[in-house]
Amino acid sequence: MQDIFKGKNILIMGVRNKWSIAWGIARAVQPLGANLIFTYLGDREKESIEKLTANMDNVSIYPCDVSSDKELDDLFAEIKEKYGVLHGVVHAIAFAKSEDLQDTFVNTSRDGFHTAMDISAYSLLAVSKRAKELMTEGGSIVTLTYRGSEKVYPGYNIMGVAKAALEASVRYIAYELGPSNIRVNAISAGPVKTMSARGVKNFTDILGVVAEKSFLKRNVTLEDLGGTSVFLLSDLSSGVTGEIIYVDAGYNNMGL
Ligand code: 1JT
Repeated sequence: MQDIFKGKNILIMGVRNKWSIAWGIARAVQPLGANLIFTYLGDREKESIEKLTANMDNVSIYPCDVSSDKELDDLFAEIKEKYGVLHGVVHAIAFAKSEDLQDTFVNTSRDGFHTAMDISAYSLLAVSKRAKELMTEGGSIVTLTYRGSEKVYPGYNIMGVAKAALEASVRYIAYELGPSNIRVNAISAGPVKTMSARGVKNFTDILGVVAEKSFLKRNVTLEDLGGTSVFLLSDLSSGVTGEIIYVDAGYNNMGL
């Protein structure tokens, strides 16, 4: 296992701090020999990633705002120049305006709807299209979703709609990139106390309810999500594509 990612170049988008799911994935993948490429949004995140990766070898850090085609083009041009080939992508990016996660869904503004869909769903297409050009040896793209795409979770609102679009996109992208031996899958994670989740009111109550009702009687950890990511990014999952895989301690299969 130690070197299943030896010589593999893996792009990780969405690390904000040490609580980020993307960081949990980086922590699982890095010891298995991967060269990691991180992207950040603002200066605060840049410093945060620099600090987190200070003791890691073979790391690059680039800026990328996924709402900008120019920044995406620049990112992939840099990766092409430095690495030539890309083997994996972790897309752990989502955004919705906080007012849209607090008010009722029908009150979502046109602009709020567009923003959430652009950053949380369209960005997967935008990244996949560019990644395809560099995945000349085949590859694996992994994104993160949440069950609010399928069932109503009061307050998840526009994010549920954006995640539904993301999950459908996973299937269409998987279909189109399959002939290039590029696989595309999503992990549907149980709730995790990340920086984004901290902005959600009653989130601690949600964590408690899910832990109590789940088959494993606990919430999921960054290690749980890291393990499934290693599986999806590596040849261990060579026959798996277009799937939404639940990593939620069993919660989604509980009836009552
Ligand atoms: C975003 C936020 C995407 C929080 C998210 C998210 N995906 C999952 N969560 C956590 C969550 C939130 C709610 C919930 C359950 C989990 C916040 C910023 C925008 C992107 O309700 C049951 C509301």
